[in-house]
Amino acid sequence: MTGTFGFRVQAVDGRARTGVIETPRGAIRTPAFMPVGTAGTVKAMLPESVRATGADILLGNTYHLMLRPGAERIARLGGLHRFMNWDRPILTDSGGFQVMSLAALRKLTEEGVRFASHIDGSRHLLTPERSMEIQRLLGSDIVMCFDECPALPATEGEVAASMRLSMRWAQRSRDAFGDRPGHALFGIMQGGVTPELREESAAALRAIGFDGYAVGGLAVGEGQAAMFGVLDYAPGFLPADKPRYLMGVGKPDDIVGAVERGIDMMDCVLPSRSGRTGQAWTRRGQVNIKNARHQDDPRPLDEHCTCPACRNYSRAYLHHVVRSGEIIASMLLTWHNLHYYQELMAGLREAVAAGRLAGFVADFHAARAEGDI
Ligand code: PRF
Ligand code: ZN
Repeated sequence: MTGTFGFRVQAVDGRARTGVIETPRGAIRTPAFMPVGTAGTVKAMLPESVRATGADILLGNTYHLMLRPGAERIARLGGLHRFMNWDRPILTDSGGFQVMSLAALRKLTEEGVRFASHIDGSRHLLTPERSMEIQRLLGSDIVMCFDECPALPATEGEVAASMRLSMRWAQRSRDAFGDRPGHALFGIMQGGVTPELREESAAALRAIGFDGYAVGGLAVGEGQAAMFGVLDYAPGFLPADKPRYLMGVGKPDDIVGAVERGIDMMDCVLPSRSGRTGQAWTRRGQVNIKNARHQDDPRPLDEHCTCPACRNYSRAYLHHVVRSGEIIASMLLTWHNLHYYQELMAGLREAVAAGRLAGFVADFHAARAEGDI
């Protein structure tokens, strides 16, 4: 792949920024929300439908794809973009986080992590070097360092030791990644909720040098107040001229709070996963379409939403297909949720560009306070 990777901040409002990440596969408007396509698909959506919601980039997972169908197989078939029919940018997570949450018989050492697959029990070793190789075989545009996210609750000593291991792995990731024009490598800050550890982690990553910097180790059970507490200072430890990515976040109000605090990119399974369980996200908050109050309701989920679920179907129909376990229920609610998330990101970008983020955030909270319809 030719071309270069770059980030341009176009406007700031308080600590929030809006801009563009340029990649050879297209531009990513920031703040950006990345739908999760774990296993080579954003579940229940065609790639062109995901694009129609406004997504510029998807997230894929090293862990799932190495186990099934295998990174070498995807490489032989022309890479992940061709395999899943998405030609725009893909960011891949590095695998360590998923090993710790999904795999069995995990054994963590300085070298990496040994584990048994959650699919068939087969044994694997994931190291910084192998993670970089897998992400290269997939053809990922934005490659994530191999890191460890400590399981909470953990003592400060455990968080410190884990963070320092992740920083040694960050150096090994950087060395193994090498020089790949047009492809980016992002470092991942760890350090739990301790400012000194976050600062030490950021300094270690800055000394190595990355194309972007993630804030890892949050949204792991600490609660929104503690997460915002870290985001009040942690982004400030990272270079202002590089993208900042908050991993695995979040609910719409988490996203708004993170953008206010200087985050440029986020990903979360929430809009797609909750779409498959009958949960919808709207300007007025969360709606459980399975609830009996919707069964005779001819109105759309959100009269202001332009997604196919809201343009063409009633709440009563959505209620019926969710209750009946019909496949179209997952399709329509996932589409709506991803559309809502992308509209929220577009609103945030426009507000930052116009210097009216505070007003946008006040309106966001006021609409939610009113509640559903
Ligand atoms: N590290 C990696 N992936 C992640 C996380 C992390 O800390 C998180 C934490 N919210 C989600 N996904 N590599
Ligand atoms: Zn809709």
